[in-house]
Amino acid sequence: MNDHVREHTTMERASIERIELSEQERHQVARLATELAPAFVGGRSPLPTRLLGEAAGRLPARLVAEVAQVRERRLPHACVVSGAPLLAERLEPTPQHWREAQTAGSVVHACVLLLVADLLGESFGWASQQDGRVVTDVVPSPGQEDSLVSSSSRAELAWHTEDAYFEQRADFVGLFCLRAATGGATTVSFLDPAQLSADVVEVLQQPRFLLRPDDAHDVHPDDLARTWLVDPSDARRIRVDRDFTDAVADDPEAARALDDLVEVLDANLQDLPLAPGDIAFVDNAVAVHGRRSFTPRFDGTDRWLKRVNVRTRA
Ligand SMILES: O=C(O)CCC(=O)C(=O)O
Ligand SMILES: [Fe+2]
Repeated sequence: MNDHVREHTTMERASIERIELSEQERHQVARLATELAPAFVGGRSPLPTRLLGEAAGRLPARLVAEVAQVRERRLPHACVVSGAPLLAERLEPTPQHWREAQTAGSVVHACVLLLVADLLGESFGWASQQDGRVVTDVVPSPGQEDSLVSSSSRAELAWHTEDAYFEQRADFVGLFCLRAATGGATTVSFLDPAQLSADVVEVLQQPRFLLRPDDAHDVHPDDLARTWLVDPSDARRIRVDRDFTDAVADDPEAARALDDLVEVLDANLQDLPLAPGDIAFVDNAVAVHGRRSFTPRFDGTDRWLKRVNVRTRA
């Protein structure tokens, strides 16, 4: 630790809220998702909004209430809903590319994710990512093992704010685990501002940094706007990507502050392993997330997540 990073705080634990569905609640969610599935068309507007809203209104009351707490209080760094319905017998072998991942057997799971995510806000996609799909897929792809995007496997996916470059980025990222892998845990980290000295926090709150769009987006800007990495109005809120963030040129003080921030986020990084049936919602303002490395098999048994970006309703 260098002296800008306070010594007494080597590692802080993220606060993770857990919501465990009972068998009865799981059946209730499964019924609603099965009802919705025939209307699922995928792509940019996967389900009629009204239909989704009506079905979400019939989700188990306890789940609705507990997710509402997360949405309104924004206290945990992440919330994991476990015991979500997993119709494993209907699920095809894990595809080797997101393009092939909108399979018939995965549709009901996409509906489960959209339903539960609807309690937090509106799910959306990016025109520049996975053809604009709202429900995207995270699967390891051959040739991408060491890349910097979520189709990687052997290389760790470094912590990041989801779509940090974009002003319209998600408030929450939803990750529904359909298949897990040995290793390959999702990771989360966060900044407790008390872990940095006040002057470093102040530098991080100034527009002395550049964020590049990550490789998952087909976006190649000529100019990058200068931005803060720590929100000037709330130092718990961060916007940073380990692989795609720089200090502006000729600003050694900003470069040092970035190093300090990276050091704290590295120190606080912890596993959030997801089992099949777990849906993690990571608060994209106060937490960064990533994934540990794992060995892909490319035999249909690989790790598979369905993912949505969620924007809370005003
Ligand atoms: O694979 C994971 O657990 C997380 C991947 C990720 O960061 C993402 O899909 O946004
Ligand atoms: Fe991500």
